[in-house]
Amino acid sequence: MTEIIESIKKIALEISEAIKTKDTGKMDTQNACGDVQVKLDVISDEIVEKYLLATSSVKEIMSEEKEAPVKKNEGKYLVAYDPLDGSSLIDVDLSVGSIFGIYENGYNGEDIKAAAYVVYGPRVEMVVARDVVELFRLNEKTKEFEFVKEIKLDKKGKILGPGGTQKYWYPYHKEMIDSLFKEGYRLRYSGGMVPDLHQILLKSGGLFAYPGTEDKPKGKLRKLFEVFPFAFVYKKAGGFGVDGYNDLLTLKAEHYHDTTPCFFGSEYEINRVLETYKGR
Ligand code: AHM
Ligand code: MG
Repeated sequence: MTEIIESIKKIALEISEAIKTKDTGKMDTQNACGDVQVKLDVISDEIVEKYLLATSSVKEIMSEEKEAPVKKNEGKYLVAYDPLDGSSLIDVDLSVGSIFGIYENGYNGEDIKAAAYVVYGPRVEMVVARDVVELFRLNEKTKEFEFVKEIKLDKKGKILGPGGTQKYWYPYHKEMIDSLFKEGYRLRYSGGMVPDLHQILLKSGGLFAYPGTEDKPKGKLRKLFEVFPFAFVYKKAGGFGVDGYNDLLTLKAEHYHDTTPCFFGSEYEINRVLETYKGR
């Protein structure tokens, strides 16, 4: 596992350099999910693949940008990753990230053993969740990631990131979001789940919601590359990740690019979600 985390540090350094120096334009092609790719999606995917395939404890890798896994004849862990999450924000210079889920035996929620993500913001930060959740920051002079602190969520936060197209929200979802705002929650939504969820973690709590909607009942965010890794991070930080009814980590992945409604947050807000969705 340590070897994989060390590889992720090298990946983070190289992707961070690519973001600063390479073309931020779009590709003519789409990825396996049908999303328009930017050139940096493809470059980042190649960087991750290069390092993870050279990591002996990795048995298989599966990318959000690929249709099927790349398998090796050695190793123990399956790594599912989104090389450049939020890449549609690249051309407006907002923060983006990389997400890694480290699995054993399969890609269901129960198979995830560790997770990590990298935020490419004004500074490069990396969060690693194993037994505990640790924050590291890149020292630009030494090119080393330095430990900053352990991350723990409070029981209740103050910020709210409500995703999905509001026009298609279910009425009960809208009522819940409106009532949280009436309670005093403040809006924090950039359109990049890595910085948005990172902010909630570091500000000690709140709610990020990407619900199922009338047009997309299964939501947008993908289980393997986005939802399970963050559900693991939040759980280890003392928070929760649910699909409205159940712990996200009890869900199965029906296919590699399977999506699910998802809510991440601290105890108070997640209880509000469970009460709202109960019986719906
Ligand atoms: P991507 O993997 O294609 O970048 O899409 C994932 C991103 C998340 O980072 C973010 O939370 C979500 O899509 C934003 O979606 P929306 O534009 O619908 O708010
Ligand atoms: Mg993504």
